[in-house]
Amino acid sequence: MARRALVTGISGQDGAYLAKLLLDKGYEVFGGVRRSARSGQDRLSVLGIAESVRLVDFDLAEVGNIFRLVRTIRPDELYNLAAQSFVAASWEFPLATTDVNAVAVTRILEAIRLFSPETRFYQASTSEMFGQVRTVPQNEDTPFHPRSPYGVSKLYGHWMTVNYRESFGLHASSGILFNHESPLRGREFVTRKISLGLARVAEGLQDCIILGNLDAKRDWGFAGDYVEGMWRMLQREAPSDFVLASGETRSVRSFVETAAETAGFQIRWEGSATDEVGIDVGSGKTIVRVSSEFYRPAEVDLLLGDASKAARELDWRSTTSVEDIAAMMVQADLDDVKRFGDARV
Ligand code: NAP
Ligand code: G4F
Repeated sequence: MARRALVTGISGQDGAYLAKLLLDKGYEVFGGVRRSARSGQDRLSVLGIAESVRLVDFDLAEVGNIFRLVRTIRPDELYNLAAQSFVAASWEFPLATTDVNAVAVTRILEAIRLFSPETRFYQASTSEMFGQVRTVPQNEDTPFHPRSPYGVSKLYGHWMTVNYRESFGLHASSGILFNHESPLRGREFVTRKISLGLARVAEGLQDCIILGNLDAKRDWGFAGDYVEGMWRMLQREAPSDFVLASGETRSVRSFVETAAETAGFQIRWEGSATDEVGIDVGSGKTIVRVSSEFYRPAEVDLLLGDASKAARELDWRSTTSVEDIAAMMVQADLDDVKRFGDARV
């Protein structure tokens, strides 16, 4: 009989890539989707798997719904990817973020404990928990100091996952994932904002992109690589926590420069802080501007992950360079913009 996996957040970037990976491995995949006015299956369609996943109504806020799903499906593996995942929005919605990112993890863990204790559980934890980093690079032993309601909420989910493993012997693992991107990345995140923005500038649909803190540094990998690491965590006999990261860090400014090359631009920077601009050397036009609107109340300045435990125990490595990720994203957006113009934006 095919193994059964329940993936929450299947309409998101990671949910789509993970569902594809699980289907390719022969799993029966149940995908949790919440009630919405618009269809959330665009990413599944892009990967050609919209018809292969069994969508089930799912909402992190609804304990009865979670209990019924886990009791009925009794999945072999449950991947909790659903979340309010946009850090910047977490200051505007700290309580809602706490409910879905923190408290809801306990709802799921309780459901597993009560109705399906053999289910293996994956929690989508994050490098945002390191926040104001104590050491460089960060690994599983680095102390946490989250800098946003998002980071705080995820830290609760992380520790509850650890606690249910230690208290009840659940096969519960927490993946502490550093930023991972793809052409399926949400448009509010900086890499996709840059790739789509540059594609639109190249096609004459907008004059420039307006960004926030260009100095922030992130450890960026490819989402397709990272879902493989999630799956490997649940194949281990003993559950544990793992950092997944590329081991390289780049500033937002550097990502702009790299992405710009695929869009046919070469950037020269002038000015500083909110007066800084990125000028295309070829045309002399300003195509990047900075606005304090996109600054955060508290910033995570530097993330750099050490994934050596994952390399050792999962034989997992990040294999896609940031240059390749940027090129892949810009090319996908150029293709899309050329084909659909403003229709898809
Ligand atoms: P994403 O694209 O923003 O997807 C988030 C998913 O959560 C969407 O499917 C969304 O559904 C769903 N969701 C939100 N609120 C929900 C609710 N109340 N009930 C049910 N579903 C809900 O995020 P992602 O980039 O794929 O990330 C996946 C997970 O990994 C998240 O937990 C994120 O915090 C974590 N993470 C991501 C990264 C990264 O770099 N991508 C790094 C570390 C950790 P709708 O489509 O209905 O909005
Ligand atoms: O792309 P971002 O919004 O991602 P952030 O905040 O690092 O969070 C992502 O990665 C986390 C893992 O570390 C996940 F847990 C989380 O769910 C999410 O996937 O911002 C990256 C950096 C920040 O320092 C931000 O201040 O880019 C900076 N930035 C500069 N200008 C901007 C912008 N970010 C956004 N979204 N938009 C801007 O205009």
